[in-house]
Amino acid sequence: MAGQGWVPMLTVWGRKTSSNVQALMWCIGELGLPYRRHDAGHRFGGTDTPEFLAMNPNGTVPVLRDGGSEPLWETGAILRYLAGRYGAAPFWPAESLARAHIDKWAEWAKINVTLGFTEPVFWRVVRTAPAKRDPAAIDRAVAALDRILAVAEAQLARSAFLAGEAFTLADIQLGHVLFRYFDIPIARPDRPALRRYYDTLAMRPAFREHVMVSYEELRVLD
Ligand SMILES: N[C@@H](CCC(=O)N[C@@H](CS)C(=O)NCC(=O)O)C(=O)O
Repeated sequence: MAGQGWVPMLTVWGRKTSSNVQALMWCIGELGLPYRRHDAGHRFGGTDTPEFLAMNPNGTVPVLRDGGSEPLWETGAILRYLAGRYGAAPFWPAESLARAHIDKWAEWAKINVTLGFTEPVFWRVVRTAPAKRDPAAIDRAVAALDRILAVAEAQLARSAFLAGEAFTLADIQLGHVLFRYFDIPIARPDRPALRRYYDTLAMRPAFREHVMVSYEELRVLD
């Protein structure tokens, strides 16, 4: 049992440039939790070793251990764990229905916006050599993403944050891709509520530290 003065120590495996690691680190920052982070994945490697695969058989980042806990993977599950263990209302309410309302938007953002942006758009624009880029495929992916972002736009025109008037876990799942969305050279239809929302997130210290991170090391040049 933890004695007085015991401080929980989170250990994260994952490189700063991973969008999923960014979501996790942003959440850790918002909750003000102590952590140590080991670079892993992409140029750092280390995700195909027996030791890493024993923690996460998928060989992906992030992985989290809380003190001596079993390793956790799947960013959505990790975020919910941290929010439940260390968070409180309104970020992650204990009451089931209030929490499900936030979770509904978090899940929506993860499976629609994140998955509609990262590989279909970001990879095609930044992680594909210029000569190999497919402008028509990029246009189609941006248009498909915008049909999803129209839902966020309508919601954010009604409320300050994705799940209402308070900053919640749902904002982590939507917001962590918006730095890249607004930064890369793609056609962006006018979405004033989304832009206002992004500008608000960009004032949060934890967002600036963990999400507004250069992605230059991911760029594929040829
Ligand atoms: N569904 C997983 C996806 C994890 C994932 O695909 N992570 C990427 C980084 S965002 C990864 O490990 N890429 C390989 C690498 O970095 O070497 C999650 O949400 O955590």
